[in-house]
Amino acid sequence: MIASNGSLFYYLTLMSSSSPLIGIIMGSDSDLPTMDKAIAVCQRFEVPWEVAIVSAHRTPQRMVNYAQTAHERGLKVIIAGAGGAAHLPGMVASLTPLPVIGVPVATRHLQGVDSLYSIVQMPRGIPVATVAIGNDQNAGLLAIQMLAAHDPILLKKVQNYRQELEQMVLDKQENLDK
Ligand code: RP5
Repeated sequence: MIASNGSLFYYLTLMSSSSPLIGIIMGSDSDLPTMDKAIAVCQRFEVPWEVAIVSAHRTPQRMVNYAQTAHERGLKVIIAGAGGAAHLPGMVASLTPLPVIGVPVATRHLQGVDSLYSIVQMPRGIPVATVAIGNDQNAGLLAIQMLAAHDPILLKKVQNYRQELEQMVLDKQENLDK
């Protein structure tokens, strides 16, 4: 029903088989190229995840069902990407007790500023942790860090990742100095 192109089929075949801890949802399959690094982060840290197309305005009941049952199904955090009016992250956040990370998807006419404002400007009481426009990698990392706070093995993986980042910078400097 939701698979409409080759890349989506590709990612659906990669869906975690074990109980997912991170739910990665998006308003349209056209958001998938923006959300693929969040998936890659989950794979890198070997945290089970699931991906779903959930549109707030085209499939509102599906969105309600997904959000209301997410914690019962074992999810710990939801990453939600959307573009334009981008009400998916906020609506999902209003329906689940789980933390929600919003990814503003870049749009053709307003380059994602519309998405950013829609997602980041949540009124008080229902937070959405919003990353920069198109920065699904940070959304994935933030989700991993949320889980790592209660998981020493995952915490160590995060520390190792940070060391890799640091080493990358040092290597670049070394190349410049040559
Ligand atoms: C939003 O509308 C989606 O999140 C997407 O970013 C945008 C455009 O959707 P399509 O027209 O490409 O399906 O709901």
